[in-house]
Order: sequence, then structure tokens, then C-alpha cells
Amino acid sequence: EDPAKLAAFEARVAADEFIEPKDWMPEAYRRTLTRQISQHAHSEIVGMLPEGNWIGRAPSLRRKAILLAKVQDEAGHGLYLYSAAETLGTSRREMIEALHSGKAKYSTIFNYPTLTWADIGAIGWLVDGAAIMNQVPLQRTSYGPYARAMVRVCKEESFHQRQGYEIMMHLAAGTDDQKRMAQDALNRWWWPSLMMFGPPDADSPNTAQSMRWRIKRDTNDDLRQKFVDITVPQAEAIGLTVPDRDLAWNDAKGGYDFGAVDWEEFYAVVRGEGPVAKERMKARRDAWEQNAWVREAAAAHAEKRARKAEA
Ligand code: FAQ
Repeated sequence: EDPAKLAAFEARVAADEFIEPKDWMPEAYRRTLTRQISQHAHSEIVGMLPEGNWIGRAPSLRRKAILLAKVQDEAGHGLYLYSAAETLGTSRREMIEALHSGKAKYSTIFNYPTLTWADIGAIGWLVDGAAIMNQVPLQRTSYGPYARAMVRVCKEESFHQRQGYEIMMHLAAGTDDQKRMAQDALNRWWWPSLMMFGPPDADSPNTAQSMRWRIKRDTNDDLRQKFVDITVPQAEAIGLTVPDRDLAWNDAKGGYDFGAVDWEEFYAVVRGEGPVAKERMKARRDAWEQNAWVREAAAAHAEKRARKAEA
């Protein structure tokens, strides 16, 4: 790679300028962005499954309408992100094939089952809460199309987080059974939510370069700490207990100390061994195959219109 071009690129990144699709960029920058954005897109789409599982069983019409809108928002996020990734030169079809063949990753969090209605509250509160913590700084990521996609995504995620917390608030203030259900959901989703931020900085192969190129604006551990600091008081406010005996406020650092995340579990889930990983991938592959007719019809329609325009 041309050292002068590389130096000019790095100077632009250092000056917080956005890099745009037709600008020169190092191949490794293109590669890591394609990896991160496509993984992010896959997470949005696979992330529709655990909640989609409850649309038909939501406890009221109002809850059903809200959940339906939220799950549709996630599809929209996936589409903006696939579009942003396509500007780097990989087609959507290639990205989807990489997901279906197991080559591309998606967030570990979506490999856990949604057992009760409280899980829908916990996902909005904790999973969307963690997603916002990670995505607000990505509005200033160095790649223009990714940064701009994040603006709208963050606005929607913020609504998702509040609707989840509101479900938890109602359950926690309800009957003993409802409160137990809310606490059980928090117990099961807490640790997997902390894993969403990725491995500890010391074991994160991509962080150092991604921070230099301003693809990432904060490290995995910094975002995890911020998430704990914001979320623990939210649990306390509704009378729920975070399932961590080592959790303690640390005055000196102005944040909570918290227990060790089970990284063995994280790596097992990354390897595809999560509790419902097989079901998730089967649902994605089935949807792709069963809806092939929609893609074919859209392509035939586009071709017909193009022919008409020519004539
Ligand atoms: N799951 O070197 P690092 C949502 C992989 S939010 C699976 O630290 P990096 C909204 C990582 O890819 C969820 N794999 O990597 C929603 C790498 O492997 P590779 C999605 C993980 O990229 C809510 C290896 O481990 N959000 O969907 C995970 O610098 C509710 C080493 O890790 C995003 O994707 C994990 N948790 O940092 C939807 C945000 N963590 O690729 C529906 C954008 C790490 O080298 C319902 N992404 N790995 O083979 C990011 O900010 C970063 O990519 C990180 C990972 C922070 C996730």
C-alpha cells in the first residue's frame, strides 16, 4: 500500500473526518469494517427471533402492537446496516451466505431462549440498553455510512430500552409471581448482557487497531463498566437484585466493582454452542429458502420495469 496514501488517510481519521465509500482506504480497514458492520447487521436480524417468539403470546393488544413495532424496527436496522456494509464492496447475498454457512458471527446474546413474558422486558431493558451503550459512540465512528446509520438506530433503540424497562417495572410492582418472573429474567439475562461488549480488552484482538482507526470509540471493558454503572441503580429502583454477589460501589473509581464474567461460556457461545444456536440458524435458513419466491418476484418485476423504461 502506498505510504503517502496511508499517511493522508490516517491524518483524516485523526482529524475526525468521515471516510466515505469512494475514498481511498487501507484494505485492512475495509475488511474489519465489513466484518463489524455485517456482524452487527446479522445480529439485528437474528435478534428478531427471540422476541418474535412472543408476538403471538403478548399479554394484551397494546403490548402486542408495541412488540410488533419493535421487532420490525430491528429488521429496519438490519437493512440500514447491510446497505452500509455493501458500500464497502461486499454484496448482501455474500454476507447472508456467510451467516448461513456459520462463517460470519452474530451477537452471542441471541443464542439464549425467551422462556417467559418477563424475558421480553429483560431484553428491551438490558439487551437494547447494552446495544445503545455500544452504539451511541458509533455515531462518531470514522466510516460515514456506518455513523449515519447509527443515528436513527440509536433513537429507536432508546424507545426499545424504555419499553423493556416499563414491562419490568410493571411486573416488579405486580403479584408475587410476577415479581419472581421479573427477577428470574434478570438472573438469566444479566451475565449474557455483559458478554455482549466482547472479550476483556486484554484478550480482544481487534480493539487496538479499531481504536486507532476510530472504528471503535471506546474499548469493550469501558463500555461494559458504563453499562453496569447505569443499570444497577435501575434494578434497585424497581426492587430487583442484580445476580452478582461481588457487586459493590467503589468510591475511589466512581463506579461499581463487579464479579468475573464466565468467559468460557462466552467463547462456547461464539463457537456456536449456545443453548438455542441451532434453532436460530435453522429459522434463518428456513426463512431464506421459504421466501425465495419473494426475491424472484422482486427481481422479475424490476426487470420488467427496466424493459418498459427502455422501450
Ligand atoms: N458475540 O476483538 P474483539 C443488537 C467476536 S446489538 C459474538 O473484541 P471487535 C440490537 C468478534 O467479532 C448486538 N461475537 O472484536 C438488538 C471477534 O471475532 P472476529 C450487535 C463476538 O469487533 C437488540 C472476536 O470475538 N451489536 O443487535 C462478541 O473489536 C435487541 C474478538 O472480539 C454490534 O454488533 C459477541 N458478543 O469488538 C437487536 C455492535 N463479542 O470477528 C434485536 C457493533 C466479540 O474477529 C433485539 N460491534 N465477538 O472473528 C462492535 O461494537 C464490536 O464488533 C464488538 C466486538 C464490541 C461486538
